[in-house]
Amino acid sequence: EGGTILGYPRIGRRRQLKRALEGHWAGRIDADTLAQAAADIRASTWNRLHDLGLEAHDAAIPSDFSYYDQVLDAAVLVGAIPERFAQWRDDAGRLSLDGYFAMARGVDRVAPLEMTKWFDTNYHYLVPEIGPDTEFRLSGDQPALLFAEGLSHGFVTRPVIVGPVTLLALSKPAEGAPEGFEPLDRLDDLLPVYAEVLAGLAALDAPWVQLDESALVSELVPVDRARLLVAARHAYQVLGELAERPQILAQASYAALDDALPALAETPIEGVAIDLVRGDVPTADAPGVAGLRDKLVVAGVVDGHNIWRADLDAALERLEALRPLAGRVVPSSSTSLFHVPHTLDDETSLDPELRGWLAFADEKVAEIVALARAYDGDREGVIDAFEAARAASASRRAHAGVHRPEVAKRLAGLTPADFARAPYAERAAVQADELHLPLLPTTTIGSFPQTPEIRRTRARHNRGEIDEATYREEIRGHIRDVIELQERIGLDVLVHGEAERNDMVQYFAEHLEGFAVTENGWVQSYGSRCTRPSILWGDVVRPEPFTVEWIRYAQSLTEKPVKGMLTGPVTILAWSFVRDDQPRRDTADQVALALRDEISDLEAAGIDIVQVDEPAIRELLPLKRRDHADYLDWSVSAFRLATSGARTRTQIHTHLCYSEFGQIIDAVDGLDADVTSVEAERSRMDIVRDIRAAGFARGIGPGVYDIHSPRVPAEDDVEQLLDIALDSIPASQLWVNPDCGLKTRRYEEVVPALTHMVEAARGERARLDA
Ligand code: THG
Ligand code: ZN
Repeated sequence: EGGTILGYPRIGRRRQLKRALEGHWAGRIDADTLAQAAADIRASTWNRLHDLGLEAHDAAIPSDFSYYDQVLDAAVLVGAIPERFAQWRDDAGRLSLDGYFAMARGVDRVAPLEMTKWFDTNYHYLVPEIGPDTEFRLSGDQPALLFAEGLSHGFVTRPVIVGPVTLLALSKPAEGAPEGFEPLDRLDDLLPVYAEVLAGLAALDAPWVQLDESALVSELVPVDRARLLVAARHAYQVLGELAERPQILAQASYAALDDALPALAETPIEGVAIDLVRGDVPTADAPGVAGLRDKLVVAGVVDGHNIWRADLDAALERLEALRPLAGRVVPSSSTSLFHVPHTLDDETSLDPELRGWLAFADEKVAEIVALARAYDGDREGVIDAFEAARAASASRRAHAGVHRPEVAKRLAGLTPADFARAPYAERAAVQADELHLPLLPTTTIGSFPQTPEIRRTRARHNRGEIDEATYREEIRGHIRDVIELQERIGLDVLVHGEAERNDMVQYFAEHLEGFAVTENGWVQSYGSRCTRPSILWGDVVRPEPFTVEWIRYAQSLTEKPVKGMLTGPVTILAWSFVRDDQPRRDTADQVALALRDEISDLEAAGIDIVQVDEPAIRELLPLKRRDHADYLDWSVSAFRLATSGARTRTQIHTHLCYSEFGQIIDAVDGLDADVTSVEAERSRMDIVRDIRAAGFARGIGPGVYDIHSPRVPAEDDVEQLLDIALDSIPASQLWVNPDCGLKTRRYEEVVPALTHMVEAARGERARLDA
């Protein structure tokens, strides 16, 4: 019995899919050329997986491609296509490729589907809109086409589709749906379409289909838990009883199934894939376990969501613990491997010792194959792989950079006073005296547009084409431009614009010890967009200040206060691959101490305002409620450790990106920042009521300019939003700022938008003063 994986990166080793997609959107390549690029990626993936040891003929290789997003694919497959995209459907209801991309990205006046985070990952999916009138009908054939394509290359693959319960649980009610309607109400209308899909696969003799039901592990989906479990049991009873279908493997990644195990295990499906990295092997008497006796259990013992080489001995132990409980056990990744880069083969400059500790997607497949052989009794045959894993883990434990006594000593010496500032009222009074800001102060979130000139400066520096002095002078020139522009527009608190930074985490990783960065370690974030997560492998030390030079220079150009800009500890963890050999709490505190030192150096350089961004604090919120208190405790503590060394007169700002503010408002309060900016424009300031309800008493800047859209708000638009905000928030607390950084926008939009924002603030100020 070979192993399997639940999915594989689809962007391509050289990001071929990204290039093809963006070329197609720009009109440079036609749909056939795009389709060929995608087919080439799939063929090389299947061949690669086979070369790495996955079986060609027993559905061990998944066919899980998507042009943009797997949730969008499932919605389109079943015809869950909102009315505003009807113009792209043919008589049979099929959506054109242009229509598919319109749902993903929007065009002109047609808004795309909303995008949100996929479980506790940095991947974003598109949120389907489902109402009482959504007409489900089979509107595509991608799973069958991919299966047939696999056959043409000699592979019997396993099609992967987001399952019906997860699809509905992750959808939102369509506009106009009656109060109390939930997409899950439509399960019985949806199941016949899934039945058709399964029948189509059966007609091609597909032996297996994988249905991703990861919503069952999450207590954060907006569906009553008991109702979700009833729905799952019902769905898999119905699908299981179908006469014409492949064998069904229901997948549950990102955490333990817990009370949802019986809902899958006690139905007539053939397989369940469980996450044994985030969850434990269930005990023999746990509810539902008896149902596994006659099933295939795909055992996710290799972490699909992180890049550390597996402890093969421990993984094998888990497989053995499962053996008596299951009909058959097949070793696997815990999640799809699309959360990790393709392969270490594409990294040429990683430190060799660190490299030995890592496994990207391809190396994980090799681990799974070795585990499968050992589990089947051939321990001798894979003795080298097990030996190498032991050696890697010993080398990691013994490495001097992993445990640095000076870091441990500093952490051990922390006292409660290191996590607390003077009371807010005292700070606010001192800061008002120092800063002399007007009522409704205006500011931006930090980044200004990354122009081609800025990118060229950084690229030439990276390639060694310009020397350090020339690079610094060019960056200073970009900073000068941004400061002059902000003075001209009349903003009150200025920023330096972040021309020196590529990604807000990578820049920090490049300047702190204990981190490594990759050359080609791209991971899909959404659509064609990728990030290269840094690797946080050791104890964190800041060898020297790394933002002070730029901020000090920016401050030297203006009388207005310039904000120092830092990324917070939780976000640095969320967007990196983080060491798994100590609690995240300790790692976060180490990062916090480095930031604390940076803040102190910024203060010494004459900076009075420092912003510490935590856009990812909601993203890491655990999927299980029992884990929330602990998470909120360490995440809030780390932020406070980073910021509580600041003087009373230093105004600490923070920025959070998304609008699900209500869910974590107590934590935001706990951060104890003097000023918090949040996204609000797209929800027409809904959030200000949550803010008032929570009794939030410090500075707050609900965004009044939606930077995710090219649209330039008029002065009047901003004024209306400010009026809504002022209905709930006292003027003395309110700040005026955009929703998020301006990095992805163009100056043609940013200049008029900020001008209107400043004019609107001045207008309100005049009225309030009168
Ligand atoms: N950095 C990191 N993670 C993130 C964000 C980030 N996760 C959440 C959110 N922001 C995701 N948004 C984006 C937006 C744009 C891009 C990636 C994620 C993007 N990437 C470039 C691309 O794909 O072409 C590559 C950027 C690079 O050179 O590093 O545009 O800000 N870590
Ligand atoms: Zn933001």
